[in-house]
Amino acid sequence: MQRRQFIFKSLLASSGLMLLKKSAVAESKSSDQSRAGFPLVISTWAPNVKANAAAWEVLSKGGRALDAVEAGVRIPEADPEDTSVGYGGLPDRDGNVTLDACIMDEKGNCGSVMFLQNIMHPISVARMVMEKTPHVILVGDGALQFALQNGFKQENLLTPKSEQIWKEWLKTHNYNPMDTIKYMRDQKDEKGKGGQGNHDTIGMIAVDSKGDFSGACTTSGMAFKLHGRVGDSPVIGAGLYVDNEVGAATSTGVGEEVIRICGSHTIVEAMRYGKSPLEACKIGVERMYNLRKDKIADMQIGFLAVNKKGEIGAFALRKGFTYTYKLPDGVDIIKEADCLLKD
Ligand code: SD4
Repeated sequence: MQRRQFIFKSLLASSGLMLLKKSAVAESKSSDQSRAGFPLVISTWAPNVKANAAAWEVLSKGGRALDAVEAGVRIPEADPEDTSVGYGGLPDRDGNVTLDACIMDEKGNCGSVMFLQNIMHPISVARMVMEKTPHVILVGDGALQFALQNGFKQENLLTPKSEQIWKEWLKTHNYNPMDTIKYMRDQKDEKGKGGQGNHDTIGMIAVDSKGDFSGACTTSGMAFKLHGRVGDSPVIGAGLYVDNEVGAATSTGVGEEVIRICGSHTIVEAMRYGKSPLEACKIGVERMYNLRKDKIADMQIGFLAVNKKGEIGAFALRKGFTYTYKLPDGVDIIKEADCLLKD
């Protein structure tokens, strides 16, 4: 079996995606300029084929891209097996699950919550910030109070599985968040340094049948981080950016690096000035690498982008970044992005 095929077979098996064999097609081509036509939904990481299905429910009935991305990312938010998003997310070093999310529509409306605790669907709170307040961002206790006042339920999001992983980490990593990158690197034998086992954050872009774009990004962030740490995912322009005239981009991976280069905005701007989605994602990764070189050699960072023609592109720092989208007939495609560091 060729190595690339093997990666996909193992990836499908480990994601439980073998069940989707009839409708899901795993391909090894690393870029796809050809997928054009709307509606469209695309997400970071292979397991998010399930999130795309929920978004597709909305899109295939002529619904709005904004409703599609919210419905889509709520799937991993409620999934206790996804240890990078919402319920079941790995906690910070003190054992608190703290969530970050943002959403953006075709008119430049956007909403974000950062460092939110005990609310299962931060994306829906972010949408409410966008639609019911004059603000863009609410953080921490303020975001929690706002959520509770608007009917969200307070609940414990730390599952026994995630608590167990955190307790193991405490035993071996000296309560040191600097070890998080090392912790991710240590997972390499099982899933590959840049594979979904260490990540899973969902960034989703949808385009509805009118050709309008929206995006959503939601995460529990970097595992075992310092209490209060916020990554790129809820930062408009870093973890997500939508410009209805140009396209949209989203990111996954070590957020500090994405924030440094305003990642998603950088990619949308590259598309504005004529680059394809793939070229634009590559520009983002190269800029990050040129800035930081060896400091980020062990990290994973991946970008996804869609342009106004419906062309898509993805590029990552290292191997293992998968993404998934639907063909116009609803068939799921899963691919691994091309990357800068091939080793
Ligand atoms: C963060 N970007 O908080 C997120 C984490 C992530 O795949 O995407 N992991 O930095």
